[in-house]
Amino acid sequence: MSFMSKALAFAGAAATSALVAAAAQAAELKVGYSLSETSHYGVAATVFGEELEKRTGGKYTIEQYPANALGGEREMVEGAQIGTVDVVITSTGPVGNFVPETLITDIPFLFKNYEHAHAVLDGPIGQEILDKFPEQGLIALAWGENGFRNLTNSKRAVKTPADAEGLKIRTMENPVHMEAFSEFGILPTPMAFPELFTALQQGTVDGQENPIGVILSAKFSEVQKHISLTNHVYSPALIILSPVVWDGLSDDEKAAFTESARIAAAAMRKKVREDADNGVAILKEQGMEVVEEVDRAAFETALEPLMAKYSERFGKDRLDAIINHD
Ligand code: EAX
Repeated sequence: MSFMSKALAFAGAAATSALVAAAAQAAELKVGYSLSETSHYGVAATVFGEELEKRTGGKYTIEQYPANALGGEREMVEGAQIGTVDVVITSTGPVGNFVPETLITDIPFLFKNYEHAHAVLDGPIGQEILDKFPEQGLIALAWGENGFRNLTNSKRAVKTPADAEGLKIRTMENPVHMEAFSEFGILPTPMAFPELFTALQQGTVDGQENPIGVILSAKFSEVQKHISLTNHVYSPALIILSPVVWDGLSDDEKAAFTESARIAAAAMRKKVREDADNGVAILKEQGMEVVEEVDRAAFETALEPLMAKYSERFGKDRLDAIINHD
């Protein structure tokens, strides 16, 4: 071997080992979410981190940024797009502004129960939606869960849409939710979640709606008197990864990320159910007045004109495929 080729071989080997070293270097991923560490999102983040570490031989670990530490959900999703946030666990609230195909899942009274939602989201319909994310510079690893949402307010017990009329209710920054709330006769006020506690405390809005686990985690019982078990809309969640991370992964690593997210999503769903089952009693202890006998049929009827519009906008076949799904 000539001196030159020896030198080149040496340089090549050095470059290769530098690459191997870089690849083997552990990476700590920033995981952001809007709730406390003890919430369903916290449970999911912990499980995701454990699984990922195990499945990548310790190469990938996570650091958690709970309670809006990296901003509201819209900001975190933007962060994932540009790579300043690695992983976001988020409701679908603001996601339709990035990937409009998710909006169909935000329609009130669409999913009958948890099993129905899981069957749709874990099947081809759900996968088709996840597959739309890369076009918008995002990777959706798995559907998670936020839960069925319930209405709270500081003014009065709400049983029917007529009771809710005129209340100023914070909604997520989600056009489908806002339209539906207008239809109930409510004044929808879109607002990012990090501003919500103070807005309720100061009376900027009369109420809000969220799953039991969120109401518990965000301590809304401190600033809200009434809760109606409206269960008016299923609120999915997503585990989103920045494409900046995804694009640097091997195929095996991609599989490890996806599998870890699926296991985390299952843990998230389990915690949502526990909170839904046990949380109402806790909210009562915290002094909330609970309306259990909500006239759901009246709320659903109020939405009929909007459902006709949604049928046009999202496609009747598509909507029926979800509604009639086992
Ligand atoms: O994802 O904004 C909301 O009301 C969400 O449900 C909350 O941030 C949990």
